[in-house]
Amino acid sequence: MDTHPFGMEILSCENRLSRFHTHICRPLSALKGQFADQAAYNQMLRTGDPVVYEVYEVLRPVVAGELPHGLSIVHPGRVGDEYFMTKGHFHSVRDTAEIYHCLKGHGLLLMQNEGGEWATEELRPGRLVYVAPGWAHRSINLSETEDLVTFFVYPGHAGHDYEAIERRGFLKLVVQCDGTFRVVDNRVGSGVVER
Ligand code: S6P
Ligand code: ZN
Repeated sequence: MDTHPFGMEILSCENRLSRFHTHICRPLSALKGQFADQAAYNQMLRTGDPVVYEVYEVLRPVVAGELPHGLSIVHPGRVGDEYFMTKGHFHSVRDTAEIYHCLKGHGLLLMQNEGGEWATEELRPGRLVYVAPGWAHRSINLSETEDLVTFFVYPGHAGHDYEAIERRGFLKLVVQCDGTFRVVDNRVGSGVVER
């Protein structure tokens, strides 16, 4: 991999970077078990498999001094009352942070740590969120019409641990209620109901 400095453009109109290594598209079918309303999830899949989010990433060598970075685009939509969102993950090396900078749209970063604490931070253009070390994170698009576009950067040795979230879900769900969003308990995550 090139070890020289480089520059790039964030192509806002196209929601992509002028240079990147990977472009991941996550369709609804890749989020099996993540949305609380399984009937709504299955019903939606019967009529298609929309792309829920996309990620353009500039990869870097897997070492602590590097900074992989990219663009995350969560499309608008809902499964039942729950907004479209990313899978969410811990970093495999827990002691690693991440920064998200919102470029477009309106969303939430939902976070939780292994001690059972949770937090949300709103994402609006110009707003930056610092995901502290040890906090799992998921981006959620609160808009009915607009993409949520964020720029992220994290340490090269962080790695991604999806398993804990896939197994238990987040402690909280973010749902649409009376025209606004609410953060509610995830009864599945608390172990009351098996997913
Ligand atoms: C990487 C960073 C983002 C996410 C992206 C998709 O540490 O947090 O690049 O990978 O927002 O989310 P997820 O949970 O599917 O990786
Ligand atoms: Zn991350």
